[in-house]
Amino acid sequence: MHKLGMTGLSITSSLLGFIASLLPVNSYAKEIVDPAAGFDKLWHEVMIDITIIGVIFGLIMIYFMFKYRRRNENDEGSQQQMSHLSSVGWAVIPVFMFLADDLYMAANGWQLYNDYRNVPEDAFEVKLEAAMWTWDYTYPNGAKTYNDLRVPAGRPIVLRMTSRDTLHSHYIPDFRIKEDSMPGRVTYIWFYPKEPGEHVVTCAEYCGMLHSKMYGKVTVMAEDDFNAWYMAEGNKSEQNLASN
Ligand SMILES: [Cu+2]
Repeated sequence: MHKLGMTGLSITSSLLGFIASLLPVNSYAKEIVDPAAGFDKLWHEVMIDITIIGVIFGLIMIYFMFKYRRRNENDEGSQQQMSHLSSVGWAVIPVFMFLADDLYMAANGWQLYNDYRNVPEDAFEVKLEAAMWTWDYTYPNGAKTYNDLRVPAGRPIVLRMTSRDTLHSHYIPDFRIKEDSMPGRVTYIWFYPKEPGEHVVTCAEYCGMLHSKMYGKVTVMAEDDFNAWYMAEGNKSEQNLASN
């Protein structure tokens, strides 16, 4: 009796361990898995799959249109007799074929979502306050920028976001990230800029009259350039604090 109870307990605990391993409990990941690459991979897979499926269905439809076309005015259709088994087979087998592909995509999507939620450990954190109609960024040393998010190349960046007024959505198409910012709540997104360059930031949540004007940029700078800029801006913000 006692022994059975212990076995039951260990099965339960290993089952719980397995379920826990599926959950995104670890919000800080050690290795960097760039979700932008995963997004593109999954996007291309979906495109390839729906193209293949679309072509197969299209060809079958065209074949049937010709094979079963009306040949003259008096042509009347005849009902094809099908066995019970083959009618069930024709319904069930294709459904499972496409369902298998769906489930495969869903599993990959689940994994990708976890990559988006797991911020790498050494990510550089910038605070973002959105407002009608501006993006205000604050850096760890007190430096501030407006509508220009400056970041070093080669380091993951995490944005901790909120809003002063209404819902906005911080969207950087090049890095495949989009997340709402809202009053009274802190949301986050992270991305991994690798090369210096400029990228568009735009608002993806209708937020009033000048929503369409709510755009800015990400300026990815070489590490040394960024450090120089960052130190200078930090000193400025210290002077401002001292003079106030
Ligand atoms: Cu907005």
